[in-house]
Amino acid sequence: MMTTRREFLKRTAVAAAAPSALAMACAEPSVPSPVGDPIRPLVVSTWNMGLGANEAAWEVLSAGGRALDAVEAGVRVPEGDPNEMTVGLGGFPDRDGIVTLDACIMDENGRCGSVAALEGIVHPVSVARLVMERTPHVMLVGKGAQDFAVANGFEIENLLTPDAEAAWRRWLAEQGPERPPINVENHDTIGMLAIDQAGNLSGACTTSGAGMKYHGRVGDSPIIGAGLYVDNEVGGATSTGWGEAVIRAVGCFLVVELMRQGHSPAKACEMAVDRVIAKNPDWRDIQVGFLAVNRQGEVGAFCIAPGFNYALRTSEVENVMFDAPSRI
Ligand code: SD4
Repeated sequence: MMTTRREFLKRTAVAAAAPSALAMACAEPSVPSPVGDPIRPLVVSTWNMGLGANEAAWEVLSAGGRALDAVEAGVRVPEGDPNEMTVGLGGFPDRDGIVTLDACIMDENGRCGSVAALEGIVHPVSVARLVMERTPHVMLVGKGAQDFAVANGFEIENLLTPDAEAAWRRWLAEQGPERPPINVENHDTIGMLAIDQAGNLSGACTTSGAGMKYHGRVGDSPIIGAGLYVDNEVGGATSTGWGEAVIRAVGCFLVVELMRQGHSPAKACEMAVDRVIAKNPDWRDIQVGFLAVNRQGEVGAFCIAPGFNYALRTSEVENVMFDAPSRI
């Protein structure tokens, strides 16, 4: 059945809410019933940094490219931006002053690759992709991941920028909190989900992790099923926030399984947040947000505390920010 433009706009509920406002925060899109033509291509990603990342992904998608290539190209943008202090180059270091990066990627065939606690490489998502494509493994960590990257042509660089180092020194001097706040205050992890013109889904997630973490700490972001999960028959999900809480709930796998049971992406994200809340007595002190898309191109998100937002780009929606609804 063909979808009329009117139906399309009703289903996305986006263009009407924000006609031309790039980076304008809107209410959550209403959750339409999955009828009509699927929305494709589409890319959605976490936080304000998702705007620039979506543009890079959109170049791939609008040219008929593969969702896998789109998500890699997209998240490489914040990875390479020294001003994004929670992803890639310029990311906050751990408490020993060392920048360690986590990333993963997953394609429409359920193939996936991941790196964790990787030092000195600006684009961990691309290393994760090579783990997927050139090894029999899913995950490489630490020195092994770095050796693999170098063997595949990546250069080791200093990722600690003066600004990030200064933040770390301030934290040391002030004996900062064991768990610094993770929310809009420090614009976190980028998780991206894309559907290409062929209707295939892929996702990527990349981060410098929780700032001032213990050296060697790995969060949810590079863990398939926690920080990212994609099932081409159902949809995909990605997460941001306090990774330990997401890992305990295997959050993104849970979101995808809830969509498989028939829940909309928005409802699935809400139910997964409630699971996290139920399992973490300290939930009022943490942030966790989920972002999901189903095969139909419906997008939804939910988080514990206000502040989590995401950027959506489709052929009808010009890269607009949405605030995720929250439990608090
Ligand atoms: C982590 N989930 O390392 C990441 C950090 C993050 O929003 O996403 N914060 O726990």
